[in-house]
Amino acid sequence: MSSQPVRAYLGLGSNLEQPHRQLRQALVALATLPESRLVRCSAFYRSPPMGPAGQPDYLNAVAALETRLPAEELLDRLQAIEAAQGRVRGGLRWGPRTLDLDLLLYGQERIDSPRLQVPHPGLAERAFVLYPLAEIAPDLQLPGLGPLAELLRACPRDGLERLGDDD
Ligand code: ROI
Repeated sequence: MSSQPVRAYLGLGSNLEQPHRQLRQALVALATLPESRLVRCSAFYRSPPMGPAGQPDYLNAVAALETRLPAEELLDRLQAIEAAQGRVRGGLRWGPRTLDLDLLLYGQERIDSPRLQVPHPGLAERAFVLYPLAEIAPDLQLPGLGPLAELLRACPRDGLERLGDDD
């Protein structure tokens, strides 16, 4: 267990089995992780699927977690939450899913292990990650990628829609 807490950012996504419910349930699970504190979460965003067509739109959000869990242990915990919410692995690549929890950033660390790459690959091109992230951490510097504000400038919204409390 590391002594100093680390600020991690997590991407949440769902396009099956009542995505609103999936994200809310995931946030409850994240709030009860050991050695961790759920600091805040963005609004929910609706986004067209990246990947095979013919699947429903996604619901996405980004959450900030302060944690003392090592990155790979946090990954284990995220995968356990996905599994508990019915995520089936090994389906169609980039196919629909009940719940995706991505470890986007882990402090200023860059991790490249067989199981885990941080910053999350693809983060810089994904509107459904960058815009919610900017909502909760506009001044972020991403290790190896530079200021979030610059990534945002280069990333079209791609149909991303921020939802209000009533949607
Ligand atoms: N597309 C969108 N819009 N949102 C996601 O969270 C998402 N997650 C994925 C893939 C299948 C790449 N596409 C996505 O894992």
